[in-house]
Amino acid sequence: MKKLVSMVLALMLVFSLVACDAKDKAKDDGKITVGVVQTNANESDWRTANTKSMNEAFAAAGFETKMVFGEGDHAKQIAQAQQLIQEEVDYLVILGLQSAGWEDVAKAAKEAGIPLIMADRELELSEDLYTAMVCSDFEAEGVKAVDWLKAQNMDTVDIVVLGGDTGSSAQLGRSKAIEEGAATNGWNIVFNQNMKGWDETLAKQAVTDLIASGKEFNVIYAENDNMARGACDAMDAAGITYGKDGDVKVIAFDANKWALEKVLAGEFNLDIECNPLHGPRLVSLIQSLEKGEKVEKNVYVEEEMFDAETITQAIVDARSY
Ligand code: GYE
Repeated sequence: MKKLVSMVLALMLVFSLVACDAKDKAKDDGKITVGVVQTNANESDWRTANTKSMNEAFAAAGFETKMVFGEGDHAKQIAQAQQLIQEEVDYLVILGLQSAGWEDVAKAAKEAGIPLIMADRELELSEDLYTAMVCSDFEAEGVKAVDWLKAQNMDTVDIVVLGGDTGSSAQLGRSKAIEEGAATNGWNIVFNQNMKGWDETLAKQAVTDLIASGKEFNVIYAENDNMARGACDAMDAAGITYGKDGDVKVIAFDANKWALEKVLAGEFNLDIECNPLHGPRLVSLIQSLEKGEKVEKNVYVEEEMFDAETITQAIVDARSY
C-alpha cells in the first residue's frame, strides 16, 4: 500500500512540474500576452468599434489577447483583472466601468511587474500606479458642446441631460462640463439622469416620460450617439421637431459614422467625436515598452466635432467607424 501511495505522489509531482514547465514555455514562446478588461460586449456602437480595434490590431501585431468583459459589474472587473495578473499576462489594459476603486489591482500588477495601461477611460490612480494612459478627455469634449451651445445665442436654454454609466470617467467628465456650463451661462437643466449601460431604450423611455409629464425643453445633451437616437425616436413619436430646423437642438457624443449621417441630414445638430480606435495606439505603446523606450505617460486622444451647419458627405464617407 505504502508503495502505491508513494508512486501516486511521485506521479502528481511529475505532472505538476510538467504543467509549470508548459506555462513557462507558453511565456517563452515569444508571444506577448495582453490582458484586456473591457466594459461590456454589447454596450454601444462605440464599444463595438473599440473592441474590434483592439482585437484586430493585437492579432496583426502577433499578440495573444485575453479579453474579458465586466458586463456592468465593477466588482467583476476587479476580479477579472486580478485573475489576469495571476495568469501572468505581459500587459494589463483596463477600460473601467467605474473610474474609482482600482488601487488594489494597480498595486498587484505593479508587484507582479505587469505594466498597467489605462485605455478609453481614465482611472483614479496616482501616476506611480500605472505605466501609461491612452484616453479621451471627456470634460474637454463636454466643454466643446457647451461652447457650441453658447454660440447658438438662444433666449432660453432648457436642457435634458442623458448621462452614461454613473461613475464612469466618460459620464463624470461630460456631465461636469454641461452642469458647470449651465451654471455659468444661466441655463436650466430640466432633466439630468444617467442611463445604465448607456442604453438607447432607457434613453427613449426617459424622454417619452418627460414629454408626457409636460416638461418643456429645447436641448437634448446625450452622452453618446445611441442615447441621442433614443431621444429622437421619443420626439418623433410625440411630433416634436428637432435638429437643424427643429424646435429642439440635439447634441451627441461618439461620432459613429451612422450618427454623422444624422448630422448631415440635420437630425443631430452636433456630434462630438470620441475616438474608439485604441488598438493601433496600444500596439505602438506596447512595442515601445518592449524595446525599453521611454513612452509618454498620459496621452489624450485628438478628437474633432461635427456641426450640421458645416459637415459634408465627404467628411462622413472618410470616417472609419
Ligand atoms: O461614449 C459610449 C461607450 O467610454 C467613451 O462608452 C466611452 C463611452 C462612449 O459605451 O458610447
